[in-house]
Parts: sequence; C-alpha cells; structure tokens
Amino acid sequence: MSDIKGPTPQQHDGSALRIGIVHARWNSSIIEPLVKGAKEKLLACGVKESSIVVQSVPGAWELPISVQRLYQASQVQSAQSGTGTSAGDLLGASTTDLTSLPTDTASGQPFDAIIAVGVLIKGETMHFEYIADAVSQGLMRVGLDTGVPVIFGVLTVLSDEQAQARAGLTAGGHNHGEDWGLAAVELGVKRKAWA
Ligand code: DLZ
Repeated sequence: MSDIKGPTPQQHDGSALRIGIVHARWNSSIIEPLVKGAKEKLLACGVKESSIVVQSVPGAWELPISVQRLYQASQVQSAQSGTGTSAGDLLGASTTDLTSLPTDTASGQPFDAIIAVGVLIKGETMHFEYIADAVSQGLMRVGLDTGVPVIFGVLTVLSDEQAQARAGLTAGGHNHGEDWGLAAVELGVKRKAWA
C-alpha cells in the first residue's frame, strides 16, 4: 500500500476549455509519463485534443517565463481573433517546437489553465534549492499576476526512486500528472465561473 497521498479526485466538464502544458526536458523519462498522465485526464474530462497545447522548454528554470508568455500569446491571439500570432513569435522562437498556437479550433480563446511540468532531483550542489524556490515562486507569481490558473506540476524530489514513484513508474506509485490534469480542468471551469 502506497503512502503517497493525492487529492480526492473530482471530475469536471472540460469540453469548453483550452489548456496548455509546458514541460521541461530535464529528466525526460519522468517527464514523459507525467505529461501523458495529465493529458489523459484532460481528455477524460472532455477537453478536446485540439484544445490542448503542449510545449517544451530546456529545464524547470525556464517554466515561469514560458507559462507567462504562452498565456500572453493566447490572449493576443484571442484579441486578434485568429490572425495567427504564435507563442513562438512572442518567445522569440528560440526552440524548434514552439509551434503556432492552433487557430482552426473552437479554442482560439485564452488558456483557461496552464500546467507547468518539471522534475527537480536533488544533487550534490545548491542548484536544486535555488531552482526549486525560484520556480515555485515564479509560477505562483505568473498565476496571480495574469489570473490564469497555473497548475504546479513540478516534482521536487530527493532521488530518482522518488521521482519514479510519483510518475507511476513503480509498484504502488501514483502518476501525479493525472492529478494535475484534473486540477487544470477544475480550476479552468472555476475560472470561467469567477469571470
Ligand atoms: C541545471 C539544472 C540542474 C542541475 N538540474 C535540473 C533538474 O533537475 N531539473 C530541471 O528541470 N532542470 C535542471 N537544470 C536546468 C535548469 O532548469 C535550466 O534549464 C538551466 O540552468 C538553464 O537556464
């Protein structure tokens, strides 16, 4: 029996939502199942595949600014009603996978929630402490400054084993990405109600 706890799951109707996922590429063997788990729950809640935008950045350090700019890009795109302004344009297109935000879907609207996914594993230096602190504060700030719910999908773990358990890769483990997908839908729905 696992001692890893999670939220009491709540499933909301995500069919009208547009959700972003921004993930780091460090520790990709952990990142991949987390992103997969998040996406599966989004789809299970009715979010359309075409309304889910997934982008990657090098490491967790880059998550706050990328989430912020992705959200701003979607606002610009929404205001210009589909003229094709892309996140890539706004981010300077410095990576190859910053594709244009889709304009051919029902979801040319600003993101209703964005999930930031990263995996920080403590090493022998102080990197972990600095990055974990800055990224968590940065993501909180982006959420409060922009008003878009930012789901904190950053594992801050002491070992590979802890990371694997939280990505559902070990017996008795649990994929936290699934919780993040559900949280994004719940907060996206609530955000619309709060507007
Ligand atoms: C440098 C670094 C280290 C040591 N560890 C991690 C990690 O465990 N997880 C992660 O996502 N990123 C790590 N990085 C990279 C930084 O997040 C960042 O990408 C670089 O310092 C460049 O800004």
